[in-house]
Parts: sequence; C-alpha cells; structure tokens
Amino acid sequence: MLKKTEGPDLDALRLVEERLRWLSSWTIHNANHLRESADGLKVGGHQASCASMTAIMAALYFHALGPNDRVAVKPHAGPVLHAIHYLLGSQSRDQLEAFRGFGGAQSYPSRTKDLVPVDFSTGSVGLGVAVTAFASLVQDYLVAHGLLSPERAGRMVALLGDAELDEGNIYECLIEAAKHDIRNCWWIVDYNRQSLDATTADRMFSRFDDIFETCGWRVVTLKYGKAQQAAFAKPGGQGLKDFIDRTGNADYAALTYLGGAAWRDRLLKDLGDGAKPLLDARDDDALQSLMTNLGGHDMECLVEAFDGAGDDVPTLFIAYTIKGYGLPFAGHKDNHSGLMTPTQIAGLRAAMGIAEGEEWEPWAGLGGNAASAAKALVDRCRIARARTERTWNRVEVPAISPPAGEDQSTQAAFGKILLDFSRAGGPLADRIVTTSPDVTVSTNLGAWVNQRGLFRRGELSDVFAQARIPSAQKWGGGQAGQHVELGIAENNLFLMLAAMGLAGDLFGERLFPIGTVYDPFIARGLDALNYACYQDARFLLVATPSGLTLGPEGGAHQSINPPLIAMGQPGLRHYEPAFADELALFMEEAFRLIQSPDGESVYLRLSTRTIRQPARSGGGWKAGALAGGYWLRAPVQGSEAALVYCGALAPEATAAWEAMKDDLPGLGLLAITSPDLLHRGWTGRMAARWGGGGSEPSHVERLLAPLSPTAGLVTLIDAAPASLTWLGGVRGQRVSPLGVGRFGQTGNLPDLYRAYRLDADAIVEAAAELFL
Ligand SMILES: Cc1ncc(C[n+]2csc(CCOP(=O)(O)OP(=O)(O)O)c2C)c(N)n1
Ligand SMILES: [Mg+2]
Repeated sequence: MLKKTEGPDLDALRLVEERLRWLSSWTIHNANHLRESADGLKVGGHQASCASMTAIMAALYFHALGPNDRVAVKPHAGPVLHAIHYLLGSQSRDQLEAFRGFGGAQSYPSRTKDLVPVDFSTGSVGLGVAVTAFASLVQDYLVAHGLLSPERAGRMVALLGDAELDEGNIYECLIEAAKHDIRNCWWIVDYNRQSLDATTADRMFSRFDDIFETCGWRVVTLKYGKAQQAAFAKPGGQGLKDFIDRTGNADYAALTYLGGAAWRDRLLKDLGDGAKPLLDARDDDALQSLMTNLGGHDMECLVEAFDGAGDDVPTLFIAYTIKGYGLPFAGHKDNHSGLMTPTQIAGLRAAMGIAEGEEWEPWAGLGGNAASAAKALVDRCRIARARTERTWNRVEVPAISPPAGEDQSTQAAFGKILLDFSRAGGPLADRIVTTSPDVTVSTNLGAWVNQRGLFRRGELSDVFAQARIPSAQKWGGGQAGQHVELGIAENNLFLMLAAMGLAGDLFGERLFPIGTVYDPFIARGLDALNYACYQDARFLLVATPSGLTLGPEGGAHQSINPPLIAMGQPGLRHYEPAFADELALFMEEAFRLIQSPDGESVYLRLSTRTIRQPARSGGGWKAGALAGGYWLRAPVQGSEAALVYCGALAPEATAAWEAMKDDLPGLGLLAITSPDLLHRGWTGRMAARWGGGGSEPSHVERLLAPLSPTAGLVTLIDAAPASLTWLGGVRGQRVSPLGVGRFGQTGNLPDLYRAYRLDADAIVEAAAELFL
C-alpha cells in the first residue's frame, strides 16, 4: 500500500523531473543522431510523449509508489522509465546508448527483454491499461486465498495517453472491473490533448468523469497548476480561468507552440482590458510559463493528488499536460514522432546547465546542494531496482487419468478431468483458477464450479439453490471460490489470463489459470492473447467447441482458422487431441509448461463430438503425441501413402484407412496432435542447421522417415487445410489437402462432412487421385 514519504521534497522532485526530461530526450537523440546507423533508417522514439509525462512519473516513482505497487507505463514513455532506472543505478549507460538497437533498451517497456524490472509490457495501446485492473483482481484473489498477506498488497497503476482512452477494450474492462468491485487501481491519464495524428476531441473529456464515476471510480482532475490557481485569485483571474476552460484542445496546443506573444495577443483579444493586470505583470516567457502550468506538470499538484488518494478506491487521474512540455515543439500537432534537431538539443542542454560531453552524467550541471538533495530523493525511492527471477513455488503435477468410457468427446472429458481434480484436491487443484466469458457451462466447467465455487470478495449466495429450484449448476460464491466469472467479452478473458498468468512475477505466487472460450471467438480477443503471450504470462486456454464438427450450431460458431493462428503465435502451444487419453496427457504437459522457466502457454482445441476411443496397448504413443504426432497405424517401410489427420476427424480417417488398407498394404495412419509443434520443430531444425547447430532430425522428419520420398499424403483437419499442407514440404512429398476453406453452415455431421469433403469417401477419393 502507498505510504507518504516523510514530507515531499518538491524541489528535489522538480530536479529529478528535469533530469528525466533531459535523459529521455538525450537517449532518443543519441539513437537517432549520434549512434552510427547501419541502415540509414530513422530510429525514432517519442521525445514529446516522454516530456509530457516526466513530472507525473517523477512524482509517482520518487514519491508515491511503494514497493508492492506495479506499473504499466504508457508505451511511448518507455525512455522515461529507463531514465528512472538510470538515476536509480539499475540501468546502464550502455543500454541507454543502445536504445532501440539490437539488445538495447526496448522502444516500449518489455517485461521479457528489458534488463530493468518492467511490471507489465506495453505497446498495443489500451491493453496495458486494462491489464492493471485485472491484476488488482488477481491480487484480491491471492489475498482471499491466503496466498498473499494484505500488507504485501500494492496498487496496480497504469500511465496512459489521452488517445488511449479511445480503445474499446478499456470500457469492456471498466464494466468487468465494476462487477468485481476492484480496488487498488490507479489509471493516470496524460491528458496532453494530442494523439498521433492530431489533437484529440474535446467533447469526450467532459464525459469521462461520468463514465468512470458511474463505474464506481473516483475521478481526480488535475487541470490548473498552482501558479494558475494563484493567478485566478488576482485581478483578471476569473477571466483567465474562463478563457482556459473554454479554449479548445487544438487552440490550446497551437497557442502553446506559438508561445508567450501569441498568448498575449489572444488574451487581449478575448478578455480586453480585463487581461491587462495579468499581462502587464509578466513578460512573454513568464506568460508562457503560466499558461503551460497545467496540473500534470505541477509537482505540488501531483503530490497532493497522489497523497489524497491513499485509500483503495479505484481512481482515474486526469492530468492536464502539454505534449513536448519544455521542448521546442511543445504543443505542435505533428510532434508525436518529432525529433529535436542537434541545434535544438544543444539549446536544451545549455538551458539545463549541462556541459558538452557530460550529457550522460546523471546530475551534471547541478550545484552541490541540489545534487545531494536529488540523490537523497533517489535513494529513498521504494521501487524494485532488480528484475525478479522466476523462482517461486512449483507444485507437483500428478498423473492425470483419462475418464473411463468407450465413447467420449474431448470437451466432456475436459470437464470430467477438472471435476476429478476438484474432488481429489491437492496443491495443484488448489492453485488452479478458472475463468470464462459467460461460457462456463457450455465449455463444461460447470461441475468444477459446483465443487470449487465462484470467486467473489463478498459472499454470494445461490438464490436458485436456496429456493430449491432444481439446477445442475449450484454456484455459490465467496473468497474461497476458484472460478472468476466474466461477462461476454473475450478480450477480457485474455487480459484476465494475462494477469493470472503473471501472478508469480507480480505477486510471487504462481497460479495455474485455465480459461475457456468458444474456438471461433478467440479471434475476438486476439490482440489481448498476443499481449498475454508477449509478456510470457502462463495459462491454459481451452477452446471448445471447435470446427464444423459443431454441426447444428452453424457457420457463425464453426471455427476455421484458429490452428493457423496458433501456428503463428509465439508463446502458445497448440494441441488438438482426438481422444480423452491424449487430452489427459496434454493437460499434464500444460501444467508442467506453465511453471517451467522455459515453458509456454498451451491452447487445447477441443470438440463436442463423441467418438469411439482407441484400444491402446501400452503408452508407446505418448512421447510422439506430446511432440506433435504419432502413427495410429504404422506404415510399412517405403510406403507410398499415408493418411494424416488431426483431432475429431479421427473416425473418418480411420474408416478410410480400413477401406483402403487391403488395396494399399502398409498404408499408414498418422495422428497429428499439434501441427504447431511439428512445424516449429521442423523450421527450428532447418534454422539450427544454417546456424551450425544440432543436426538431429525434428519429430516430423522422423515421423515421415519410413515413407517413400515420393509418397503421397492425404491431410485432414476440421479447420483451414493450410494447417497441415506444409507437411508436403518436409520431404518434398505430394499432398492432397482436405479441410474447411469455406464458411460452415447448419447440418448433421454426415451431411456436412459430405458437403465439405471431410468424410471417408472424400478421403478415399483424394487418396485414389494421389496414389493410383
Ligand atoms: C493498438 C495500437 N494502435 C495504434 C498504435 C500506434 N500509436 C502509438 S501511440 C498512438 C497515439 C498515442 O496518443 P496518446 O495515447 O494520447 O499518447 P501521447 O503520445 O499523446 O502521450 C498511436 C495511435 C499503437 N501503439 N497501438
Ligand atoms: Mg496524447
């Protein structure tokens, strides 16, 4: 929790603010103008977006933040975060000099690649904001489950740009956060009235207060700095205040760029003689400084605002700022990617009293007293200076037995496995936390929730159960619950999984998050999924039902491209089990991967189709299945043909195999359990070979090795055929691809499989064309 430091040293904070403005500007300048360029390309960086936030960040990091607080920094203020760590001694000059270069400080804060501690990666605007709300929910979850003592709880803070408030994901999150009554969350808007392209619309800013307050947030607006407030109390002051209030965003920004003389002209024109006392008391520089003395640049206002929000109420701070504050292009509408010229940066250096050659000296140009005050402030800073290693709790993953039953669907088996977990208990079961965007029941999590309950900070009774109304779902809620219910907003699901999947990094306690979603609606939350993976959050995503196999539900619910999405998504391993025992194996693997330092998240693509389970003799298939595929019916050496299938189409593939095995003796039937993993293994091996690395064949090369080099493969998947067609490239074999390339429609499975050419007849025909 935030605690006040013993009386803020405002002067020292101001000095630190200037240093941050200087160092962030200089870091970007160095990357663009001084560092040798190997390709002649502009390196970029956002000096204006940084300068807009340096006061906010100085007040936050060097006054308000406590050791348990976590921050998502506006992507374009990344250099300010690095400058903060540079002053703290936890960032090196080398890293700053290599900003935006290979191996250097990243353009936008990155948890995995930056060497300084970054709590949340940012880059895709909006997501870094929303994830903090979900992180505060995860924190409450850990406290409620006795995994985090309340004293170790902190505040989740997002620093955002005003244009970021246009991202819809912020409002989806706001609604969900209100339902869960989140707390300990601050969002601080750098309201500089500019986006990338232009100045931002004024109208919405009078509405944000309502929107946030309606959702239970406190809104604190920092509009006028102390100098402005003082001026309001003097003759002509009310006129000045009215003028500031009615001046539109574009106007205010333009006048800021033009400077003191322009303000003078305009104020005279607008306020007439009423402006005289105010104008006569100031030269142009003083007038510019008054007019840009907005709350978000005023250290006293910032400190007061942060100190005034010491409770746990979620708070939106709207801090009025100037984009490019203190820099020559302050307020210019095109300054987003603007870079100071060498002459301009030299002017800034001189204005800061920094001698040439001393640009990287943290306290260059400061007198002894000022330097020691600034250093003392920095020494008191309570944020973490070192990255945490991922060494927290590990739990034993028990062997998972597949549910019994000759005929099963993977989706039903998933529900049963979780039910078994909930009954058996144990450390893993206790650290599993599930979540779903209003598809808990239809993705088969219902029985688990019956046992383990909904997570709520307050007690939630099951009204239907109390009224003795029969229902399969008996869902009470409370602090011990292990399922976090979400409304229908798949984007929130992935942000929730991101926050849950970072529980170890953020709070020192690993959770095993499982999120369920309908497979086609993964697309709804795709950027948030990518965002979760980018930060190396770890979770199990269970997407079910999937594919055309969902016959009667029709085309809007039949997913086509998720296997391709998964193949292109780093940090996420796709498994598509056909059978319950494969599913059990993959769930075990997922729990291992979630907690392994070099693991990853897992995506299981499941189906509601009930199919006959195979008779196994032993577990010899398992290693192959984990690696992405195994021969369900082994081919003879040199075989000219193989049927290759993935997932719930196993019965069609098997039926076709039965139909052809006499005509094509030694015909193999290859079960692909992860096109993603096979593809990765193959391309990885190719890359390693060029890099002089290992020459071990990849799993898919080994799988295809028994076949003749001229063999034909019929590939079959209830998804885009491209998921498997690449197999032909491994050894240059011919492929006849079967899959779904058109939107689906309603129907029973035989009709649909016939129409979309996924049935045994289609396989036999494709094979005939290839082999005969
Ligand atoms: C999802 C997404 N879309 C587009 C961008 C490109 N982009 C980067 S910053 C920006 C505008 C930022 O304006 P604002 O949030 O007001 O930040 P400021 O730089 O003004 O502080 C845009 C469109 C992005 N980073 N992420
Ligand atoms: Mg802006």
